[in-house]
Amino acid sequence: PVSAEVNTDIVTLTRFLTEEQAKHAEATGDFTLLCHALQFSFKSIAYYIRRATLINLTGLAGSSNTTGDDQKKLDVIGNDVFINAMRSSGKVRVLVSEEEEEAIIFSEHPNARYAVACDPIDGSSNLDAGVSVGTIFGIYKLAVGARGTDKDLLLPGTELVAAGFTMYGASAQLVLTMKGGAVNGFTLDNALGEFILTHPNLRIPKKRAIYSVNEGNSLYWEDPVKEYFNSLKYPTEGGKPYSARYIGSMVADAYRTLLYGGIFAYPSDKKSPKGKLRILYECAPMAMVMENAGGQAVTGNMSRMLEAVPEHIHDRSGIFMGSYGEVQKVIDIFEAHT
Ligand code: AHM
Ligand code: MG
Repeated sequence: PVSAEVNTDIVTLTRFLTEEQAKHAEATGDFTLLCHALQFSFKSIAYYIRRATLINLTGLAGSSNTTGDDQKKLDVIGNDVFINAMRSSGKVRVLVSEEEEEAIIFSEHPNARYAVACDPIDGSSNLDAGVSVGTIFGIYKLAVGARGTDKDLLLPGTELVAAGFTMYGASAQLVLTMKGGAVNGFTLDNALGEFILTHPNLRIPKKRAIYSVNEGNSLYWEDPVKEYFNSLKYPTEGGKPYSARYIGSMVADAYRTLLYGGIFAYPSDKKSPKGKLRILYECAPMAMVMENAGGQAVTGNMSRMLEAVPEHIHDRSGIFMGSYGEVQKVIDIFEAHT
């Protein structure tokens, strides 16, 4: 029968959110509306990335962001799309973006109860080559009596109510997790304009012989880091060396790691003692996804990534994350060094 070939009962992100909300009697629907605004920003960014080469959106914008990175035109557009979506949701009080030095305070919504941290287009050095990039986001609920400042986000990732990312690859893939919940993956159906639940309850494999790191930094690595990666490449007798995979877009490297297993690392080193990646909108959301999928994520000191508290909204950290067993090997090597 035709009906057996066509799934007429698909779970869209909208349906998923409605069903989640129904599980929580106390829910007001604010979080659901915030997520609707989020998904709109992902769809828009996906659309602009797809069309970038055609509508003159490749290349530099001629400006630089807070940290002196040259901004790509798409960095600027992605950031604007994201800010407007968050503002118009009416549910966000404070927004931190990688592209904005200061936190953005939506004082027109004094009763909004959420704070959001995001990297609107992460991995933008890959954009002009058409390689996957992504948006990373973390959502915090403001404490009762919060004044609505950047200080409201100086929290450990354990306080996140939800986090995830969207990868703009061959298709747009949205990965979403909520506090204490499962990790779910959605694929954007361009024709329907809907994210469809395609990867329910994602679990990261316990181990896999793949490592993902910018090996060009190895000159600057500390000894335990060198020892760890050498142990993967030159295993003891009879062992098979690991495969290397590095896209240079955290979202794409993390998504592959989530699906296939292995380890992704951006260690702190002698050149960047604090690491490269940002705690609030790169490390913590990814750590929450990894942990909720059964993996681990630790800082450069091997402490739990989700417990790192930034002192400033743009603070950085070293990170090792991925399969439980693979991350455990790094922890063990570091421990042997202390
Ligand atoms: P960005 O936020 O400026 O795009 O930088 C973050 C990106 C990550 O996506 C990726 O993991 C890392 O930088 C790659 O850095 P490198 O080129 O040093 O290997
Ligand atoms: Mg980034």
